[in-house]
Amino acid sequence: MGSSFILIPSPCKGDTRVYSVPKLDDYSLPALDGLAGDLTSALKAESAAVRNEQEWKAFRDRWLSRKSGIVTQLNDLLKAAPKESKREVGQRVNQLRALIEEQVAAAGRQASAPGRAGDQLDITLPGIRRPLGAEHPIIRTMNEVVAVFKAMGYSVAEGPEIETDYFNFEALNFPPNHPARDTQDTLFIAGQERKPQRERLVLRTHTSPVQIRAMMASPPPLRIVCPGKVHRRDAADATHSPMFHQLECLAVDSNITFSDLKGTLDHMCKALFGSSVKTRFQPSFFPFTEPSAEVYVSCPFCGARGCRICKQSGWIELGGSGMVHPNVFEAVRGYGYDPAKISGFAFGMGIDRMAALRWDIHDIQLFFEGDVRFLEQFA
Ligand code: FA5
Repeated sequence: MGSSFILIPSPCKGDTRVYSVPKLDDYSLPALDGLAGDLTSALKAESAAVRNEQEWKAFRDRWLSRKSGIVTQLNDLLKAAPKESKREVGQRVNQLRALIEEQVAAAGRQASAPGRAGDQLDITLPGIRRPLGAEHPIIRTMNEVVAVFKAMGYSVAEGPEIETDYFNFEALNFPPNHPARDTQDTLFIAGQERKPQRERLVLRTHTSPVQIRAMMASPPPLRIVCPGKVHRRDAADATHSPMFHQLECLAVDSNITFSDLKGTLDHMCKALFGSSVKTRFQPSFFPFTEPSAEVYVSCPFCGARGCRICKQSGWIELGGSGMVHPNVFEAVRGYGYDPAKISGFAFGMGIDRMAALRWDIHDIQLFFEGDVRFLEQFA
């Protein structure tokens, strides 16, 4: 194959070696490869040299024009190819045409990018305005709660949102078929009937499985908080969402008592809602804590006198709590958690409802609709 460069005069740059598709006598694979290689280097070099719209148009026409563009020359090459080589040549021509179109489009985007005027950056053009973002109110609330716990020496732990039945339920003392499972309407991942139940995957219904994972990762003493997304098959309304957020807290040591739990939650409520709020504990049931209690904070809006937000009760529910059940420690005994030697408290609260309270938002759905007009108010 001869050289694929021929000398032709160029109107603006004087004599330049400009690429054109050579006529071939030899249609062997090495000859076709050579042609493709030469064409590609010429294409890239010319594309890189394009600096503005005008040059790009000339570049585009040289390669794509129907009349005598390089693509037309490639088509002529295909027409001239002997029958037995048509397939090979056709394939190359298609590939090269796609490459040419891609390079021409890329050079076009480059040439029309703002600020490209000739070789220079035009600093008189207006800049690109990037709207300021803001933390989502849910994340902001989570960070505020986490900061309160960090100041008390807690670390942050995280776990997966797709969890096994074992971590979400069994290790937390919900035996298979236990009715307490029904209180957390579960979304199951489909098609796992053949797996043993404890290995089946669910969308975690609470952040409590992170308790187990954290205990498996570090021996006692342990003080962690775990913020995260959870999912339940709950219909959406002003206070429920099928995806919501919880923050879990777990403290384990050799002598943790219910007073530690009360003191910690009281401190958290005062740090978040102001020093005048009170906390209240009402007996409850969770399989993984014993005793268990619902935690309430006195309504920070009406000073517990009764208002629309606390539904005239004076109290607002924050979440569930209790002393870690010995069966939970039993599940992680092999990791240094002997229920005879240690004790702990845990609680978990809904962040979405807390964020709604904090900003007097009447419907938690607003958090998830992505309406910029709503979100901008938190910037
Ligand atoms: C639990 O999920 C327990 N894991 C909490 C816990 C942790 C108890 C550690 C003891 C020890 P419960 O199902 O009550 O508990 O949910 C806790 C909070 O999540 C509720 O108080 C509520 O604020 C919030 N919540 C529950 N369902 C929804 C929902 N569909 N939408 C928004 N928030 C919800």
